[in-house]
Amino acid sequence: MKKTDLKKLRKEMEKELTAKRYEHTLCVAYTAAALAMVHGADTDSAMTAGMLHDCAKCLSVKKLISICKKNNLPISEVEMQNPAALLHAKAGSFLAQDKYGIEDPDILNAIRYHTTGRPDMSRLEKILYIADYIEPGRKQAANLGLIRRLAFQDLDGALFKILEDTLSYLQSMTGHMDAAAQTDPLDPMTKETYEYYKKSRARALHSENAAHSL
Ligand code: DGI
Ligand code: FE
Ligand code: FE
Repeated sequence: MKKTDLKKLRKEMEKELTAKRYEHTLCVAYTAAALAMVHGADTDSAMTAGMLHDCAKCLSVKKLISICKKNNLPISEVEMQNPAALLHAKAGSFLAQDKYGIEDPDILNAIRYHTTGRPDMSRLEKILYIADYIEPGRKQAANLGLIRRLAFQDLDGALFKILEDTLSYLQSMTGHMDAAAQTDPLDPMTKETYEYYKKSRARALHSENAAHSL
């Protein structure tokens, strides 16, 4: 596997992003590396994924759409309704490969799915998804203290709590939208990911209970 030049990537991100987004990026990269240490994943991959995950976040909506269209990346209806939130991950994954030379499909998928998650995520995908949510600069989310502790003890537990909280946050947003804005901000992938992990947690609990009663 080709080794990434992290120093070079950092300089490129400093140029590409706003100061605030760059700060967030560094925080995600180091948080992802710390999670990789605890959970036995590759720290360089975690740093690379963290460094590049929002590489398309500061592009205009017009540019995001044109990157997707030019490169045959399909844009769903929901993505078209929320391009800034949903397309930066898809376009970012493309740029990570095309512009920044990343070849590792696990890193590219981690970037691709860092906003919505997806069913059956790899360890690196979970690490990036969680690091993006818990990095030290985040302040707002509910249960942040609990999720931060959990992330270093139980990766799947933290993942599920984030999925649950994100879904209820997004659903509460829909509730506040006025009737004129008849858009559903929820990407089906966000819901699918939540449902998948809800089932897999229920299965895990069931087999744990069965083992205890033996
Ligand atoms: O790019 P960041 O702000 O660092 O983080 P992100 O890529 O996870 O995007 C953040 C927002 O995306 C967060 O407020 C939750 C939101 N999000 C997750 N799933 C969906 C979503 N937003 C919409 N509109 N629809 C979704 O399904
Ligand atoms: Fe993002
Ligand atoms: Fe981010």
